[in-house]
Amino acid sequence: MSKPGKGVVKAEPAPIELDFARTALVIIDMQRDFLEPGGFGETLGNDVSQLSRAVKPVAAVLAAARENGLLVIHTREGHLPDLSDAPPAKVERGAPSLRIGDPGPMGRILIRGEAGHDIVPALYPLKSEIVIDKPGKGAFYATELGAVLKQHGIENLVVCGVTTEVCVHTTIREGNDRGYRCVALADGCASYFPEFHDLGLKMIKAQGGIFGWVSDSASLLEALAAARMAS
Ligand code: TIU
Repeated sequence: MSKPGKGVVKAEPAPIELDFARTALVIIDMQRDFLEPGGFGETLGNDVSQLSRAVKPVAAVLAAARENGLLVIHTREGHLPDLSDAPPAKVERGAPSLRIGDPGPMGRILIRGEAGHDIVPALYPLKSEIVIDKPGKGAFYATELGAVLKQHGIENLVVCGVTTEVCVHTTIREGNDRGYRCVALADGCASYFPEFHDLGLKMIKAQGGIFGWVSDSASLLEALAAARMAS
């Protein structure tokens, strides 16, 4: 496959030029534990149907990223079966119907290797794609993500997934502080709280793009198609 080209992506607060050879598509935590009934998200009292709207836009950008040869990175939030990487402050938090590590209908809640921890079938990673397992909300904390991005010469992160104001936000904040240009795809992200989704995106792009840009799946697809035509 030839190297992906460059393109200008419509975004706020301003369009952004991306060298797609130096851009990774980062898909955050599109796991059954967050999107399906019986998983971690539902144990916290959330309406998991709120997240399904992100699946189609993410599937579209995932297909385009694969076609255009962009680096694709999937992340999964979860813990080792012995919970040695799960801080008590996280496990003991709140009053969920089941706690992290408890047995649920999709296996133990938020535990690596269990059915609930897996990525939803519509967005399943190819064997060749990178999957980052993360114990926290941000994808950089206690993971190999930084090293992987360096190894691939990545400068820009196009970020989508769930949830907008928790793991997507934390990852964009972490990435921004590490010098990456981070672009959130509005329709490729979702929250259990639509108002947090809207505000979360506003926070990223406020103040001249204080920690990133906000675009959408159609704008990314358009820029990728134009880059392909030009090459
Ligand atoms: N609860 C919630 O909104 N999110 C998380 O716990 N993790 C992620 O966002 N992946």
